[in-house]
Amino acid sequence: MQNKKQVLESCNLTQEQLDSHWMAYTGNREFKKNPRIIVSAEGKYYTDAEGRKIFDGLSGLWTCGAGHSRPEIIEAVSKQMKELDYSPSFQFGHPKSFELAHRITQFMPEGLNRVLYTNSGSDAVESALKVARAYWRKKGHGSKTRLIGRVKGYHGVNWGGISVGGIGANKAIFGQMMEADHLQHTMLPQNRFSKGMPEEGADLLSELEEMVILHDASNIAAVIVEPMAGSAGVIPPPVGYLNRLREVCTKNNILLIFDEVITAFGRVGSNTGSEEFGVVPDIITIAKQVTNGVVPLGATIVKQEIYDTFMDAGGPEYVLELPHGYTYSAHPLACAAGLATLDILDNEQLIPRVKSMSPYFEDRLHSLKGIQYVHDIRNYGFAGALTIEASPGEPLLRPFQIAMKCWEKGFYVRYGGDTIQIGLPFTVEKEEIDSLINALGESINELD
Ligand code: PXG
Ligand code: PLP
Repeated sequence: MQNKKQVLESCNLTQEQLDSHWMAYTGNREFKKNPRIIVSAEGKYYTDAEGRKIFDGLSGLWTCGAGHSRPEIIEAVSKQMKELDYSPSFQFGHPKSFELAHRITQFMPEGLNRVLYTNSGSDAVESALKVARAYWRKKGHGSKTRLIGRVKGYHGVNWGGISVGGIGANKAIFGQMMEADHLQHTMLPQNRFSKGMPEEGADLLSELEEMVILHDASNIAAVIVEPMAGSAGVIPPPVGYLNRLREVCTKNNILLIFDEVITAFGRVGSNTGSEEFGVVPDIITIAKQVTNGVVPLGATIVKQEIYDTFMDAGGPEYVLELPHGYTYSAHPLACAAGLATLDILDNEQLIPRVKSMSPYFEDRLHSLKGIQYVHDIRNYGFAGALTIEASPGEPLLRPFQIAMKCWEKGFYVRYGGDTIQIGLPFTVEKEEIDSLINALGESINELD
């Protein structure tokens, strides 16, 4: 491995430039001592500043399932840039936003057919929470404001998202949140090393029924969960859990929001987690894979009755029905990237490919059972994670060390909390899965 000076020289960067960037979700002090700089990407591989090829074991940040530098997307975005680089997102439209909205609804469960664009997953969550509250007001139920999330849930980094979110480290230093309750997570000890959906956990939803008794349904706006928790380390839903959740929400007139920022567009082997797990929510949030990561775009997709409620209660037609939106909502470049991405997913049948190859991945990933420090293994579709036993006094150290060893061996995997996470590119070959799992196993074995 090159030293830092060589890395900076090969990228034409100065120390001052390196220091200027306060990097997102990064140990900045460590990084700036050991910069890991990616200079290009093609297909399933990155090239780093040393010219090494590195396998993309997380598809970017769960974003680039179709692989990097796809000519179809590059061409679509370039063409769009020449034709219409920006158009105002309020009060005016451009053709591709409508085309993409319709295309997105073709990937959504039936009935979720109105698309509110955002710039990211975090924005999509904020939009969903705001729509949920405003919806009940429009219907004359203004007291329905309480939001319920789940422990270990990740819903982005904005205020609403961290309030309903359930990863303590993302909340701890920010003080008072919005009011929110949290269901228990489903990572039960008896579910350790489950393949796919674990057996135990649907019963946990009696807790939601108790919350309804405690607060009364007239005070609860929505429940938000990831159908399969991603960031906390790939936690597939227990058998029957989401069905039961849907039942309790329906019975009590509570909106159900699925945050599908990771699970939509193929990651779990279907168009959505909703489709894969057979449960339809009222609102779905998406981002990431919809543009293959090329241009930021998210969306909040609602069932038609929600949209119609706003329209019907909208007053004069020239008055806006929802005072909400972003400068870059429906950005033309993002829409062009989205249309090209969804065409690739369809034309190359990448989503069925995830489904058909996921048993192989499952088998290989679970071959790591029994290696030192591997406390749990979970998987679904092309998502997988290990929980790593904490070293004394340093709960987060081992995952970091494992990920760095993988990087040195030419494999990018994600470390987060006490987990290592894998999100395979949809075009991965069996040999690449083998190499990745071998490198991961070796990296864990090399730990002290
Ligand atoms: N909801 C869910 C379910 C997510 O997974 C967000 C919202 C926020 O999206 P934005 O676009 O604002 O980041 C996410 C994002 C990881 C990882 O390695 C996961 C996310 C982001 C970065 C890393 O697990 N999830
Ligand atoms: N802050 C200021 C001062 C603004 O004018 C705007 C948008 O006009 C925003 C924040 C919000 O930015 P965005 O629409 O990109 O989320």
